[in-house]
Amino acid sequence: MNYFKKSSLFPFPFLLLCCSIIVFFNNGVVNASHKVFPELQSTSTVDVKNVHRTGYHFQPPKNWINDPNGPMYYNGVYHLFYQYNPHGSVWGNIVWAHSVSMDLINWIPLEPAIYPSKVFDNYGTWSGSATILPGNKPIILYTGVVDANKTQVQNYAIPANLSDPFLRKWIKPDNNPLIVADVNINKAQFRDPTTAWLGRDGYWRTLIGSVLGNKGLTIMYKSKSFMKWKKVQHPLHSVDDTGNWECPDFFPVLLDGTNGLDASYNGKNAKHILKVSLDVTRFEYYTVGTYDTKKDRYTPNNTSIDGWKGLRLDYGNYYASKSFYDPSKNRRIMWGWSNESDTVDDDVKKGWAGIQTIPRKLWLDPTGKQLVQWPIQELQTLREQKVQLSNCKLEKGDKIEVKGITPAQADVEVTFSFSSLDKAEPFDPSWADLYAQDVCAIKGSKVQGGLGPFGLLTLASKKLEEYTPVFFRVFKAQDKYKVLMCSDASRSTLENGKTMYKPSFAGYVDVDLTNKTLSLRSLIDHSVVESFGAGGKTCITSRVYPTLAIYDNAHLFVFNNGTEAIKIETLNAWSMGKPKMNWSFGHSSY
Ligand code: DQQ
Repeated sequence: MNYFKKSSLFPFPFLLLCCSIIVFFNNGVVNASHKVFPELQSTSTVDVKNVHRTGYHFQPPKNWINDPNGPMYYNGVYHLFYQYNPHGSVWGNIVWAHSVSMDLINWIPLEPAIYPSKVFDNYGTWSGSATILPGNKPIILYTGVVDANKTQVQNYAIPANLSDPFLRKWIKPDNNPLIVADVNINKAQFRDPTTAWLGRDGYWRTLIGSVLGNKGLTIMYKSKSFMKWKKVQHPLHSVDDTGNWECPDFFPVLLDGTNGLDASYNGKNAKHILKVSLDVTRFEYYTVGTYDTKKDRYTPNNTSIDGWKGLRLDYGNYYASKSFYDPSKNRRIMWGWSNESDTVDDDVKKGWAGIQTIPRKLWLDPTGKQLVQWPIQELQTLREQKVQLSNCKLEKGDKIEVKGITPAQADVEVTFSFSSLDKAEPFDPSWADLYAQDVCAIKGSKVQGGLGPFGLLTLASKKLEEYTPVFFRVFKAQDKYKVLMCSDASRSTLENGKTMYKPSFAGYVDVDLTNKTLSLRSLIDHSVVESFGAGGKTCITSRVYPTLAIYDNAHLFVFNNGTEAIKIETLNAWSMGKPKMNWSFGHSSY
């Protein structure tokens, strides 16, 4: 088959605010993503409820979405495919919906690219990745489900017409499936092929997520032709007692600098990242490590914990992420799915569920110990009205309202400083075994601290009946300071649906406090607060459903609830505009 043969950032004047000081009052079942509700899978959406829909995050006009699939840049166009239910707002009937963009901000919806129609995918067209083959030819690897027992195989699809700039139509050739599980593989947990990479030996490789017993693993396959694949005897990597691994992502990162690398890069000066989505915890874990190309083995650095206590791409509601290399800007970009935290009944009533987070550029931190993630620069084109605060002191219990922007749809960047670390609270040694999220649930934003809690009160109602605080608390542990970053949904809504999920998401921030500053950026968008601590070292996404703090009734405050005074060095906040987000475009099936 010859397909495989080689061949203006600130448009509005900003407003300088004086600091007004108001006293801060001291008031005081994860829905597993693919829980199946057969009776609701095809209840077509009659009415879409807008109140919590996002203004600038990726969403289709209605219905359920989950994992981003096969993101790629091809001939000047960005493509995003994603798992989509065309018939309802709970998981089911999954197809690969398809949208294209010139800037990763404005999106044009197209017809679904891949949907069940053949013996090798009749029961499901699940997640996968795109690879650009030599000769500039894109190919998709995806998981097909072939029977009611959920037997999974790996298939490929190619564009019907390479000269169509949007690659609207995709073909699934009859020599599918390309990869079938052998007897040693759990064939009902065998999915989500990665972008393939080419080794020096001329063989392509791809990874498939799986589980054996309770050991999570990435099974590796090799191929010279891309058509005939052979299993490598050992997995690229596996970890005992981690359960099923979904959506693996494996890519090189430069040791110095923020540029991205193509998956097939095999020069010096790079490390590798292995990211997996752990089905049991529904979080995304990664390690920084070394890929031995001769032995085809990956070994995490000894600074990277390999398992549930390891680094997470995001400590909040973020799953099934997938990255791609963007050659036009020489960067690696990560997409992730943020599921709803409300109930299934709510989703049916809303007529929609799931968003994609803002694409993030990612690179290796200069310490070499972790990734750094930052919203893509194109997001700044949506910034409108700007407000700036600087040099504002917040004593214990103070809070300042940030006025003059639309707090329900905003981008906020703030740098805090403090003059001493002396008042940092002691870190209780019994917390050492807890997750950061548990410590945040104990301490939160309302328990007065020493150095912190300080940060933002996002999506807040005027009298603070509802708010989602995003904040830092600094602790003094035996040998070092520990910076806790929280995004706490526990008071985000007066709606008290029993099964509504309102977690106190949190992560630690490995940051040097010598300069006595900490920075925070939050992207606030009606039902999502996506936050980046210390320039993107720790990221947390929360989904929240305020009842009072909606539209023009949402407020934004900066607060300090610690005994050490805090200074806002600078705070820049912008109202965010609304991009063209999958508005109809000669298209019938949505
Ligand atoms: N979602 C897909 C699977 C993947 C899971 C099915 C992760 O391929 O493992 O919709 O959210």
